[in-house]
Amino acid sequence: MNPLKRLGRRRASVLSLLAVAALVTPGAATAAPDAVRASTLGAQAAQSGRYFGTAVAAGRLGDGTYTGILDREFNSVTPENEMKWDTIERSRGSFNFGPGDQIANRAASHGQRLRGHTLVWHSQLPSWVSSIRDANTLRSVMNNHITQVMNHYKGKVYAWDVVNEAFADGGSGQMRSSVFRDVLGTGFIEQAFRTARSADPAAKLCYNDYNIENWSDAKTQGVYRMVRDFKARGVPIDCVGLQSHFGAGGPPSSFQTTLSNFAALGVDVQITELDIAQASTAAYANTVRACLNVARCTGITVWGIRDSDSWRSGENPLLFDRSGTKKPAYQSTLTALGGSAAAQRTGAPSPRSATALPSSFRWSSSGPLVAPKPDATHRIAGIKDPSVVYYNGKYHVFASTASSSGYNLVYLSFSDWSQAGSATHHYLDRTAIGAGYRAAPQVFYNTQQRLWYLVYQTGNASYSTNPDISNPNGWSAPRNFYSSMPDIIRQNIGNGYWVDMWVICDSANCYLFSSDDNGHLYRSQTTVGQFPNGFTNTVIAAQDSKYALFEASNVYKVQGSNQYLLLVEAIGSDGRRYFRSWTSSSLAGSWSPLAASESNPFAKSSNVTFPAGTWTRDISHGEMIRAGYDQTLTIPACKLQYLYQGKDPNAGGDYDNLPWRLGLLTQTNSTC
Ligand code: G2I
Repeated sequence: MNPLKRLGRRRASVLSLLAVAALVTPGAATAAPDAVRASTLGAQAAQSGRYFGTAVAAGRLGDGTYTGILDREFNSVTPENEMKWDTIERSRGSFNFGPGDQIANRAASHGQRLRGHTLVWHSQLPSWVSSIRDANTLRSVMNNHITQVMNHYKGKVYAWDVVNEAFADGGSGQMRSSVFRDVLGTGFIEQAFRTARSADPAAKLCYNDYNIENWSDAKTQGVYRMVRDFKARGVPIDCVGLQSHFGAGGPPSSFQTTLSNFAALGVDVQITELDIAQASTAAYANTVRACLNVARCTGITVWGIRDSDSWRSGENPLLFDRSGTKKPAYQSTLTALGGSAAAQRTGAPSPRSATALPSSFRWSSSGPLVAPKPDATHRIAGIKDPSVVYYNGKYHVFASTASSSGYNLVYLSFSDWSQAGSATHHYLDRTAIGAGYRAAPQVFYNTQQRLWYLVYQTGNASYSTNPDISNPNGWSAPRNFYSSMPDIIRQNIGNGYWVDMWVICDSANCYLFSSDDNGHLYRSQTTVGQFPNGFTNTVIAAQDSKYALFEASNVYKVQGSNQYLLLVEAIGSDGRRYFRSWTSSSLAGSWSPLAASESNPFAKSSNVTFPAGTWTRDISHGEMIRAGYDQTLTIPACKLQYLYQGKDPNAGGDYDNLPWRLGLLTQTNSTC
């Protein structure tokens, strides 16, 4: 983003001389490998937009072999027992979130998704619940449990098993007897889902069961009828979990049919508790293939890591043996996911042995999707510097508004890109954020504090918070991250401007990046616990010549890998904006070139096609569409999308008055 009064930007061909110097950060290794086949389960599943998860037991998190495999291989976790009723609400109204939090916080800090398991289940249910005989009492106990637990984990749990195992085994196709069915009637499931939706509208709500994998089984049919009925009547349900505890033969031959029949009702399907007696390679591969063949099969979870961790350990049903070594079924699973067994055999068990990102990129651009909507008091020339999250069924976009009289911020939301142009623009200068110089927003949800943060520049690095992203009036007044410009920036900024503040956190620390329009990328840090206070240790994270490392840096975690991606906007030899990219295994660097040159850019007019017509030569300040919305800024590893600012190539004059519009890039060379 550009601050006020940057008139007369130099666009001379001298830029060509400046854009080629290498990043001076020492210790840069080679670029990421060309191969797009990953060598871990999570990274490979991510290439098709899926996750590969495991059940996790809090009691094993002190075991280094266990956590080593967990963090290397899996990008989703399900607490095996820690979120069940008998752990969380052992006595009425007294909630124990300790063990569940241990798993949830660890998952968040490792960029792993979290499945919540489970809210309403007849088993592992304390006797104070199962002995209730009064319907009103039980209804309020059930609703309260759902509400309290979902509130507590709001923003952390991607999908909840709202109701677990409510159907009977055998030929009846009916619900099993349980305190819930017997006291509340079969409507308890609908009640539970409705309560769950209002408790956390952003979480996916699943029905989860076992022995529903064979299409012709009466139990499968019973669950299918219920889901069909829910969809027909608008009862909120988003997904069906097929536990998939298989015998030695693996999945039934109709498994894929079952997955696609459920999916055709308009729900996602997930394999939620996979384990297979004796773990034959073919049985695992068949299970994985069935999921990959169904577009709405969004992920697979195995029910434990090593055989010794399994609830059926006598049957050796998992992918790792007791010592943590990969079993043959691991290889067949990875291969079925599309991964490279060869890479696996030669590769050391390094957490960074794979990146799913290619080392060159190609994109297709939309036309201009968002243009300024001036009103009587906002005479806006350009809409710029977008930040975007997808949350609760909507894209939420924050952007700078630019005109010769200055910069401020705007918010809009919409459910689909086709509606971006017609969304209402909420000008944030009318809120507590206030009038005056505010620009280059960045939005994310802080899961620890359960608050949305909007980071932006005001001359200092500033932020506002809001409990509800969809309420433009909910933002707090600006506060500064620093008491004043850190010395190292003051010493290096020259004639530049201090711009484009960016926050990203890992499990321990939060980092604040910023640029100086003078060839330096700065980084400060604080602890996750102290954030937003305590940003110190400001250092130069990267440097190059002025126009080669100009501004608008983005830093992301790549889902399913231990890699971070750095993008910085440069000005090319043609005077046009483009992005360079680097990767690192740590937010503290060092950064290795990925697609970092003008001839192999991350995104530049030269690697972007414009099927709807070339409306811009600049690919400028923007943001990736993230996989989540929290402080880890996790992005998918494939089919990247980037929301950017572009403008009419013939427009000129005052920089602050240029006609910037927002467009969306979609990666076209993803192999996913
Ligand atoms: O039974 C297999 C799974 C079927 N679907 C629902 C899942 O939630 C269920 O998981 C298992 C856990 O893997 C076991 O670990 O659920 C069992 C309980 O139904 C869990 O077993 C319990 C033992 O019954 C307890 O005695 C023990 O204290 O594990 C607890 C913690 O180790």
